[in-house]
Order: sequence, then C-alpha cells, then structure tokens
Amino acid sequence: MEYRNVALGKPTSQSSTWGSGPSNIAVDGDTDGKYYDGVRVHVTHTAGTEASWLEVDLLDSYSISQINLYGRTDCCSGRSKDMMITILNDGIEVWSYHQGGVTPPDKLVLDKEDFGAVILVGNKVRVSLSSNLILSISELEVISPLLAPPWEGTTTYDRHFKYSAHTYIGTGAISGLDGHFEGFYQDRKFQFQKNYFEESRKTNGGE
Ligand SMILES: [Ca+2]
Repeated sequence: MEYRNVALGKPTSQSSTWGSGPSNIAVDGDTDGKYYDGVRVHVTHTAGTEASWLEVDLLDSYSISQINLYGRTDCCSGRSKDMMITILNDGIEVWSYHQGGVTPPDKLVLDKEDFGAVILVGNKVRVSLSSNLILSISELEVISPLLAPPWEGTTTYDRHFKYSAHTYIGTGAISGLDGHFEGFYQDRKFQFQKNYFEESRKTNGGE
C-alpha cells in the first residue's frame, strides 16, 4: 500500500497571523520546528488574541489513514496542550481529537488506533485552541492511502468500484467492502472514486 500526504501545498487559513508565520508554512513540506533559524521562519504563528485555529482545505474528499502534526520545538510547545484536531467533510465534523491537557510530542501521530479502526473521509482538517493562546505548527501531514488496482492497462472505472474497499462514515451513507454504493451521496462518491482511481493509475504507470 502506498501513501501520500494530501495536505501538501493545499490552501490554508488561520485565525490571525503574527510576524512571519503565515498558515501555508504548515503545508510546505518542511518539518523543522524552530521558529527562526536566522534565515527563515519554520512554524506558523497566530497572534494569540483569539481562540486560534488553522485549517487546510484538501480540495477534495480523501480517505485519511493518518495525521502527523509537527509542532514548534524551540519553545512553547505547552501552548498546544489543549488543542483539538478535527476532520471535516463538507462542513460536517467526522472525527475530532483532543490533546487532553498534555503537552504534545514534537511529532504527534494519529492513526487507526485514534480513528477507531476505520478510514475516515474528509476534505478539511482543522487544528484549534480553545483559549487565547498562540498556535504554531511546523507541518500538518494528512496521509491518504493509494489503492493499487489489482490489474493494469485498463481505464474501466467500474472495475475500480468492484475492488474498492472503503468504509465511509459521517456522510450519512456507508459503502460495503464490495464497493457497492448506496445512499444519497452516491454522486459525490463516484467523483471521489474517479479522482482516486486516476491518481492510483498514474502511480502505477498508467497514462
Ligand atoms: Ca512546514
């Protein structure tokens, strides 16, 4: 199984920006946690005058198998001890995590043990603080599995449906392991699977 970081380079926003810490630093691929190294700033930085948040828009719905959050490492990591991490799909919260009052590690990894053994589907990920503290993030990675099709050299989408094995939650409909779609989100799922297939096919040497 191959994976990719679907947050990389995607549009970001945050509640406010202080100094040279814009939100896009969280998805630039650089996981250095130092605020400033004499050359450049490596972490985002809100003003801390509001309940800070940062959000990445994945631009499409993806199955999400893991989230890696790299924090600021040269100081102040305790500011994030009450942070929330939320996965949203079309504005609906599908999963959230609370740091629980404990200072997070430099690299916080959330995976199937935290997700409840299902693959979540979302198109936005949000990191937020409930109090007026500064939010700093070095990198927010949203990991999505690339399903390799069990065939090569075909462009027939329905074969991908046959072999797809996703569980959808939070959308009001569930597709079983046989890939048959049910429910009123069918059209959206079709588009998702189509995009998914296109990316899988490219990865596997297709056109
Ligand atoms: Ca970064």
